[in-house]
Amino acid sequence: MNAPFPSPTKQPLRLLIAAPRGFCAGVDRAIEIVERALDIYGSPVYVRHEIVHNKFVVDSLKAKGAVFVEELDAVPDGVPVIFSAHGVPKSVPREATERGLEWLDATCPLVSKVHRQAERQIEAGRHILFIGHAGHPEVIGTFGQVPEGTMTLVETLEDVAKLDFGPDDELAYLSQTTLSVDDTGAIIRAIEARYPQVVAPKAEDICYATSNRQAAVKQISPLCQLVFVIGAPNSSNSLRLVEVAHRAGACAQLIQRASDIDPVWLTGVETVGITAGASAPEALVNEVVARLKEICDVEAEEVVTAKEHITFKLPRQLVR
Ligand code: 0JX
Ligand code: SF4
Repeated sequence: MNAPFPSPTKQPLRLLIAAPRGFCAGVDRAIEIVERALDIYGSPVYVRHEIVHNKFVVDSLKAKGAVFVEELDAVPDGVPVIFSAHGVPKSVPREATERGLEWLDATCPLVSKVHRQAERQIEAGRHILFIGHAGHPEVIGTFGQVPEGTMTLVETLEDVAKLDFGPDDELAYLSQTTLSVDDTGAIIRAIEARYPQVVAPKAEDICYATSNRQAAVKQISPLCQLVFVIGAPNSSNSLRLVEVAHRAGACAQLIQRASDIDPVWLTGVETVGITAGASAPEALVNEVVARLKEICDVEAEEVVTAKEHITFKLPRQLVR
């Protein structure tokens, strides 16, 4: 009898899985708000904008009866509506109330904290320099907390150089919660160098989850040839993780699902890193690890750089 063919040996691959990664407290809360609202009110429950920027999460909630729309105009009368984790301009809850809609706010409390700081700076007579990315829903929401013309968007160091305020102008700065810690630090230093009178926020606006995920991926990236960031192309915090991994010396690839992985990418690669944006579920991390195990002979290790214990309360209407 002929000897069986030896099974082809798989390429060995070391996997470094960053921790913390994935869901933050604001995302847990936002998803729970939609799920509880569906339990309490029944389907359909409308959600203005993706509750968090992840297709897998949105599709799972759609399957349970949530309907996602971009504007309040698309919400029929008589059904409850939820505002996404990224926050909304003040005009949105106002209009919902005027229409008699039942609404729930899934804005992350850390985004709401920036909203309140913006209001306070305006009350104190200061113009706000807001560091963020144009067109992002969180930026639109924060601009919508203050009167038009009282806040200026700063995206880059070049934007700081172009500001035309004087030494006597009362200024404050605030930022989006999901920015690059390093880039934002450089922008803040440039603002403070030009305007020493500028008032800083009481505490950092970039949230704990954003900075912890960046620190974790920064630690593993120099050890990896390739880092997979699981997240969506419209997820600000996920895109920042790709930049951090890339700058720390790895080739970095944003993927939404395991099926995005092209095995050719792994040719000659000895160590792969994995992280996930704050809106990417752990199920997708497990799916990616399982796919890599199909392709390679994987030795996986979790690299923990911080522990997170933060949780946020649900809105009163949903606590039974
Ligand atoms: O695009 P973002 O990173 O602001 O949002 P995403 O990916 O939905 O993450 C969770 C919500 C974050 C709000 O601050
Ligand atoms: Fe809140 Fe930060 Fe999560 Fe955004 S990334 S939802 S600000 S905890």
